[in-house]
Amino acid sequence: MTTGLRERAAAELARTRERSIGLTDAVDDDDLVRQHSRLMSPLVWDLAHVGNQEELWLVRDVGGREPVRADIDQLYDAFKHARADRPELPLLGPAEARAYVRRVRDQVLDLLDTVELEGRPLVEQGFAFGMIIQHEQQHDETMLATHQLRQGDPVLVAPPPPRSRQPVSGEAFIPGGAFEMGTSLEAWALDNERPAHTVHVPPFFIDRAPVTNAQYQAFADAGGYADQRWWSASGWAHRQAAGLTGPGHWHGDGTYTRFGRREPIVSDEPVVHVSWHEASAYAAWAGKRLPTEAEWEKAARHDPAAGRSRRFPWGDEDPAPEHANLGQRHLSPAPVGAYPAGASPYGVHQLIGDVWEWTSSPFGGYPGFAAFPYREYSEVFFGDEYRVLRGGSFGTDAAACRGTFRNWDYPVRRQIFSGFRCARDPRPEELSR
Ligand code: AVJ
Ligand code: FE
Repeated sequence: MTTGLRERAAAELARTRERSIGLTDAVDDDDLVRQHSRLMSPLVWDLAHVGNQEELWLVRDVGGREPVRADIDQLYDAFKHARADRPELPLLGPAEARAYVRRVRDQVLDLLDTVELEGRPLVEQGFAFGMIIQHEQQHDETMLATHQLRQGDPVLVAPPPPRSRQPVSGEAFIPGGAFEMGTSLEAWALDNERPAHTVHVPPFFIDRAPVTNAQYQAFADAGGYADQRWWSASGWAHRQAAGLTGPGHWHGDGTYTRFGRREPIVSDEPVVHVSWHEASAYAAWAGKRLPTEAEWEKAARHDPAAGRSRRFPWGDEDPAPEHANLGQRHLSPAPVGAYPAGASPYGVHQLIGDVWEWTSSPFGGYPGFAAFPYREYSEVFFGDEYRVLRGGSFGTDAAACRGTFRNWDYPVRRQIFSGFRCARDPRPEELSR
């Protein structure tokens, strides 16, 4: 690893820790240890878990050092205890957890300067550091979702998102043909994004923008939640059992609550806090469907003029503020048309940032998949129970967001910042033109 990589890792570790501290210092100790929803851990668990993963991978594995604390690994093993059970564990308290993550970080910064990095796949191009940075950022987004579920006065502040700069509506046509999906080059890409492979995608149409609150409201107003026709059998069963009548945090009177503030629903912002079942029902009502994961990625990355896949819709440069609504810079999705500089070559907008976009695809390994560095990151989740989401949300940091990045969750989940856009097959007359 070159000096540049060491410096980049140190800078990204510091930037990420600032975010974690902001999310945990924003609330008092009672709120830190409380479970705000059975779907979420207490914030103090996320904080110490982030430190524990950093200790396991960087201090012990990469650094070959003695444990900082050998006694707490099993408390912070996500596979040992369900989120709902974590408040009952003898967790580190707020002060202890803060001291623990600081001690781990001191060790990591010390070893980052000197550790031998040649010839080890785990540290090739700084991968282990990138993995741990992304892990912490992912938990920061999870903590942001916990903040959204928290009761009480608002504690988070951020400027409003940019206004729409350009009308964006309708669909883009994506001609059929091969494109390169996934990556073998991106240094910090996780195992499930690898390897790059060619996928033939039949022609399709995809919405140029995510589905907005106004569009989603029209589905609800048209009785979409009461009409079984639009729902799969399991979707309808869930809609009934959970008593769904609208997206999470909507009050049914034209307002929603965001991070403790009740506000009028902004009509041209992407809808957020919808489950895969709701997204699928909306798409059926609209005469469309969700895109497959391959369709989403082709619309986002394929450059037809160059005949190659880009890292991001706008090109190969890392995300800048004009490209996408990422990194908790704002506390909501931005209106459609707010990021013309982030559009893809096919003219599809806001694929990155704003809301995670549900796809129709179950989570699985690409051809040639190899678990790295541990099966528990991705492989144990492969199968039909999960659906893939793409593109990241306003709460996703750029370090954990790429054109190839894959997220996954259960079809009933909507505590994450989840939205969607629709796709459809071309009609015969649209192909013969
Ligand atoms: C990729 C967001 C589904 O939060 O369960 C965090 C990321 N993996 N710690 C999750 C993750 C291990 C993961 N998601
Ligand atoms: Fe984790």
